[in-house]
Amino acid sequence: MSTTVIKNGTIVTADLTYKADVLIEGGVITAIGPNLMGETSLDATGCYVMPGGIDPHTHLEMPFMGTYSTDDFESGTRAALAGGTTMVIDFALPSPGQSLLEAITMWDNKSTRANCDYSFHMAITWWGEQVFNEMETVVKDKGITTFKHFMAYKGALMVDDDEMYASFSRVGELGGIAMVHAENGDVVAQLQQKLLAAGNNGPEAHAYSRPAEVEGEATNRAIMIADMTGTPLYVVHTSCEQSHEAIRRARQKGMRVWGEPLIQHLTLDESEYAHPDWDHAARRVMSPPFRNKLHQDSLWAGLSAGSLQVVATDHCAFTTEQKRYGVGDFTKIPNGTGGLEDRMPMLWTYGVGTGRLTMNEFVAVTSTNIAKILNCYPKKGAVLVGADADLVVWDPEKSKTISAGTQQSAIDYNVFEGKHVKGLPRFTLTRGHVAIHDGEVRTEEGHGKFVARKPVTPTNTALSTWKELTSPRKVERSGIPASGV
Ligand code: DUC
Ligand code: ZN
Ligand code: ZN
Repeated sequence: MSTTVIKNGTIVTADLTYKADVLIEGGVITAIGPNLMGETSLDATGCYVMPGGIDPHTHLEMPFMGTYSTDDFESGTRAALAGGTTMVIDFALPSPGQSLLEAITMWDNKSTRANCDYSFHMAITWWGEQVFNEMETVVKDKGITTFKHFMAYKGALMVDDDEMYASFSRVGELGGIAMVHAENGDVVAQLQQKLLAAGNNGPEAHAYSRPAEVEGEATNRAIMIADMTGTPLYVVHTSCEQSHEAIRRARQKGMRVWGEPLIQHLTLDESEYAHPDWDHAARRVMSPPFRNKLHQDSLWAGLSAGSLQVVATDHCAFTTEQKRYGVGDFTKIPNGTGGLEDRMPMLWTYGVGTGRLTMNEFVAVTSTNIAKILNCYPKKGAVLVGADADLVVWDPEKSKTISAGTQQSAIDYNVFEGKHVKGLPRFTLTRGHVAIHDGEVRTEEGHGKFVARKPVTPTNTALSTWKELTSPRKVERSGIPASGV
């Protein structure tokens, strides 16, 4: 078996920074220490050797709003590697009424072209006995332990509270984690109709229809339901203080609740929707929408304080042509933005580069924390002997200006266009294969493998008084009044 050594770098993990070489054999790390030798040598002088990024929130080739997101598992994972991300977790999405297992087969087929490792979350888009039964197979046989619920997209993907309560209960029983897209879909639908009726049909109305309050309300509701069912909860794309505050409070009381800001929400704000060019604004339509600076400050503070744990992208990329489905009606603009290639350089530049995050915090929120939450650590998210050699050799001096003209994503624009980033991969390795070599893309289509995960079992037992009522005692009474008046 051939060996590769990464020489002269400084290893940065979620808790340590130290100088050492890294030896790789058969796709895994086999030694870490001084003066290691291998058949191939990668020079990391002046660089940081970190666990490759893990993006736990992507939608590659996703059927959505009458079309499919344009980046598929090939272009999406190529973009990921170019930016230092070595694993993505996508959502297997059954259409309402469809078998969960059938949806997984569809996602298995799409993902055969992946350039890096990947895993799946399962979306619960409808409820019934079949879903209840299949969930066990999904966890035990398919290695998928995380179940996403859309509290928005009324009439399409949204689940109601009764469905959410039933599903969260089942997830808890199976030792899994419930996930939520937290926006009150009923209120959003009302606001959309109001805005359209008043003649507000441009992309700016998208943001008005999804204020922070609808996200805060849904986050609080999901937390309470998760608490009643004893189910750990992961809140995707936490974008505002209201949602962050609910997560913070629940965690402080001892609940297992995690929050995931996106790099887009951290670095782009609501003024993007006021841009005079319709295309510019529509290209940035995503849900939840971009927020103001106060919300952004709250998210940054949460990352350094630990009340928010993961930075993701919700990568769901549509072309300008696809965005134009919504000309004259903002509710028809496909929701989604890209970010896979830019997450790590943007977070490094605006986080580490500004002093908001330490390098170790950067590793924690881009890789290690989510590997632990999803129970694939230390295979992923670690620089340790025995871990997969999913690594990024990070050059803090390398810089570029982000441009659609040079990106790997298959769409025709980039929401970060013109942003100058300092800190980029010199090499990105996926299980030892050097996929990015000093700016040159050497990805191997189909190299990526599915990562099965096991359930973690512990449930939330911290907060709820409801547990006392789950085995209700019937009160025996001697005097029962006659019914009726
Ligand atoms: N939000 C988006 O903007 N796109 C995909 C799905 C989602 O929740
Ligand atoms: Zn979502
Ligand atoms: Zn999403």
